[in-house]
Amino acid sequence: MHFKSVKCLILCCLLAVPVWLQAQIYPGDANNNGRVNNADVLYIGYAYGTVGPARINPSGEFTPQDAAFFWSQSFPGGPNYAYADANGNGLVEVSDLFAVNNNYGLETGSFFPEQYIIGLPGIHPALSLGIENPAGSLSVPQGTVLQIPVFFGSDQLPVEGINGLAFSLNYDPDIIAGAFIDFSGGWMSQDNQAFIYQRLLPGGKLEAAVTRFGEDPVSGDGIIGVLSIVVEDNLIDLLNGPDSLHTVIELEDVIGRDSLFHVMPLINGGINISIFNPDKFVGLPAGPGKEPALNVFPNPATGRIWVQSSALMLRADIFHSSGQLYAEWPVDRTKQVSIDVADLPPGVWLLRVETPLGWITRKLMKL
Ligand SMILES: [Ca+2]
Ligand SMILES: [Ca+2]
Repeated sequence: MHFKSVKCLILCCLLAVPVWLQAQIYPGDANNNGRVNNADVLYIGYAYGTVGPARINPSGEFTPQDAAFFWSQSFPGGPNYAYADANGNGLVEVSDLFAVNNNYGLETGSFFPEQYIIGLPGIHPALSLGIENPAGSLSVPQGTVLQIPVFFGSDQLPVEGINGLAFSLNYDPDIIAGAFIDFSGGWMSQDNQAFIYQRLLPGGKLEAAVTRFGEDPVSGDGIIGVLSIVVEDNLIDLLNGPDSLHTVIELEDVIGRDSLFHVMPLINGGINISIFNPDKFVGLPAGPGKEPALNVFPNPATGRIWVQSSALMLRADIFHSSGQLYAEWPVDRTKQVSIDVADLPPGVWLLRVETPLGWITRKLMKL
């Protein structure tokens, strides 16, 4: 027999006969690092659709379960695909993603944090909150709910070929009562070929993951979601003076996995938020009748803002938070206008728009 044929025969035998796997699997801990969290979603997402030997008497319970055999694939530098089959039925599918939710936060006793690579500014793309990028359409912040775009990549530094993204948001739970990210319409998931997961944890933490189904990387830049945060009501009551209260939302543990499931170098940044007393802004002229809808985005803003109204706009003015006029723009009877506020000093401003139905005022935060 030719040498190559012998080699082929051995290889075929190796592929055909499953290799004994001396390991125990905890359902949901797909990366086998000792804790079930959002990082595991990326593993199950990447292995989505693959098949392998099923476990004997499988269960989704978070108990150590003997895995009889290796699957034919392993994650780069990581465990065998058998760990991604949370429910042990021999197929990586949606049920395995749900197992992460069922067992979220559970630990096996020894936890090794997932590795990530901090990129270089100006070279690697960034995951950031509230930085302007003229893409997509956002809702207006109203009352005590603030909506902040989540940007991933920019025109200059787009994201090339990402298969999954996991990250954490940290915030002060005494100031911010809740947080939620709407990923619909974001460039990683707008084709509905992605699985989205987020989990609110006690102590001011939101852990999120977006993964493609299988090896299906996407490239893009701009908004991947819109973060809604709820500012505590009783906090507003406490803000009686002219000073604003400042708080920070931080991005942490940002892990991007590329088309080969390698970790991507990424930049991450948080956002500073000023919370102020809305009663301070009374006294501006208000119009009669029912107030038209008015959207301002992005808000907070850095450069150009877009203003949309349900009524025709006649003019738009920017006031200091004290109520003093700072700048005015004539608007040509349109329902949408873009205004360059790059030269506006950082701080909290008031944008007042005149319509035939009256004046509408919105708070505008300039970063
Ligand atoms: Ca894990
Ligand atoms: Ca499964």
